[in-house]
Amino acid sequence: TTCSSWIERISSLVQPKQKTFTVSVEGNIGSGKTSFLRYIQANHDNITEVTEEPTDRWRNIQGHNALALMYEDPARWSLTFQTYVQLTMLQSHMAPQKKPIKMMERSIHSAKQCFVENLHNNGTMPDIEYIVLSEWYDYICAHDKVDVDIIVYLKTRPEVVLERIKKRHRNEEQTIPLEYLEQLHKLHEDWLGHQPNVLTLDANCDLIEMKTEIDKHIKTILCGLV
Ligand code: TTP
Ligand code: MG
Repeated sequence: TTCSSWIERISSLVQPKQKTFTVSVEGNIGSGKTSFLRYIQANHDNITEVTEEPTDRWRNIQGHNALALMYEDPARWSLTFQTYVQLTMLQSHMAPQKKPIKMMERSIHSAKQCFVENLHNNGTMPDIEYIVLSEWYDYICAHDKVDVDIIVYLKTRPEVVLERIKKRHRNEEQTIPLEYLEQLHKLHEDWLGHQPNVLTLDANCDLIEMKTEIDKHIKTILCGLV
């Protein structure tokens, strides 16, 4: 779609007098969400605020590294980990907004629709744990303001993100197999493929090319405010 038709579509999705927006950046592990957000913040700090990268919180819960525990023994620790992810995402969604556009790395929705679904699908998370998390998620969605106006989907090939994960070398993630990234990729595709408010960007390229791609779509990404 062209930029102008995008703006039309977005205008029809948002309230006429809407002055604040939430944009979430989604995509597989290592798809470049943090780099994307850093680039936007460096260039559009006047109208955007970026919520902190939640991964840092998951690695240090009062001294406990929940991310490491989850990868070491997923059957034991996934519920703990995903419960905490859901809490930190809810906190980001609910945080008071001072600038017109709140930009989030992920959302409560991808944590549930991609990661929790995957853990349940591949037999790591038993039904009862999945049901408890799902009831929490449904309750939150029904009662709190966790909706997102625009989703930027950084679409990648699983082979590409595996290389990046190896290169950036976050200790906890070094055992992630390609198969896991393929499962997550498919869930991102299933979830984002049918939504009207998704801007999909090819994120297989390097950062320099990515910046050109972002500049090309900046009006859409920033909800028509530039
Ligand atoms: P991501 O949320 O994908 O963040 P990232 O920093 O790896 O992405 P990018 O490179 O695009 O900036 O994943 C962070 C880690 O947390 C990763 O190891 C996957 C894990 N994770 C889960 O296990 N469950 C979840 O619900 C989420 C959101 C992440
Ligand atoms: Mg990141």
